[in-house]
Amino acid sequence: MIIKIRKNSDVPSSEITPESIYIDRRKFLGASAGIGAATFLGAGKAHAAPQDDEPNTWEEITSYNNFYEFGTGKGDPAKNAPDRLITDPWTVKVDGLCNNPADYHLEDFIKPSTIEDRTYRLRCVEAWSMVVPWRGFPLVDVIDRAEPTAAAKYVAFETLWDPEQMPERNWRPRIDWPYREGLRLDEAMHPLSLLVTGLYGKDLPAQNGAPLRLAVPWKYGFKSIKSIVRITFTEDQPPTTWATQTPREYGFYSNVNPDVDHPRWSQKTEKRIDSSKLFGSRRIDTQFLNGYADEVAHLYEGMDLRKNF
Ligand SMILES: Nc1nc2c(c(=O)[nH]1)N[C@H]1C(S)=C(S)[C@@H](COP(=O)(O)O)O[C@H]1N2
Ligand SMILES: [Mo]
Repeated sequence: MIIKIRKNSDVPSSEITPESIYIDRRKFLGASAGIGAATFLGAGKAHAAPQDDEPNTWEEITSYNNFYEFGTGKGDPAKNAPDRLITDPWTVKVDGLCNNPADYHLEDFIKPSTIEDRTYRLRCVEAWSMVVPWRGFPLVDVIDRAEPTAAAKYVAFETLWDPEQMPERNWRPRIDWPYREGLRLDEAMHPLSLLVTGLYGKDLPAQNGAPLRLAVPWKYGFKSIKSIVRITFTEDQPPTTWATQTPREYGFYSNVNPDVDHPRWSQKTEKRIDSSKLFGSRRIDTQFLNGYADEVAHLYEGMDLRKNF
């Protein structure tokens, strides 16, 4: 079955519940006043946006993490990564099907780009979410500089793997490290795809993937690979960590989609982390493509999103 790519504004009014994330434009424009960098939450668009997309606090964003190289508990990365992960010096290798392969010192890799602050929703495949004020620059900058050849169809990413720094504790079955991710070239070149260097205007903390990570806000969080050391242009779809580990449960595309459940849980709603609430979160509806459908749905036109999950 082809899932129709729908705009938020197409949602029939019968689906609009008090809890709903869909609100009308007038209401949203009123509600959005004062939220910085709101463009990338979808403001200014003639469609709806979720209620209450207040950025999460520094404390929430830096203490509740997934970074399995430093342990599988949500608190493990904050406990283990800052003292262990060495981020200076840092080298990023750009290679594969491109005219300008190179090994960059991080400073030289970042220097040509204009750094901006962008607030994005982050939706984990485990059905929790946050709103994060990232700092970074468009991935397309790096792709343009590398000049991929006509044969390049995908971009593969690798995280640092150093067992000395990364205890990988208590983790069975073992992952085939390094952590790997990938995007189709057109997804990677989309202006929303961000290479992240900071958070709340500060340097990126180790637990959030210092010194360089990806933020692809319309996809499940595991696509947003941390602590990147290698970017490779490929002709074939590159193997990615979770799709390799458990192909039945995690796909290459991993687009946020409330209509395609995980085999073991529903993806219709999510737990928005909110430490002001009694249980540390509140339940909200999940939006198709995490609310970025107007920007990116065209990338998937004609694709069966149940098959390409
Ligand atoms: N190298 C690496 N990158 C990773 C992960 C990981 O375990 N290792 N976890 C992913 C998952 S599942 C999520 S939800 C996000 C979490 O990012 P955050 O901790 O900054 O919120 O990082 C992603 N990037
Ligand atoms: Mo995740």
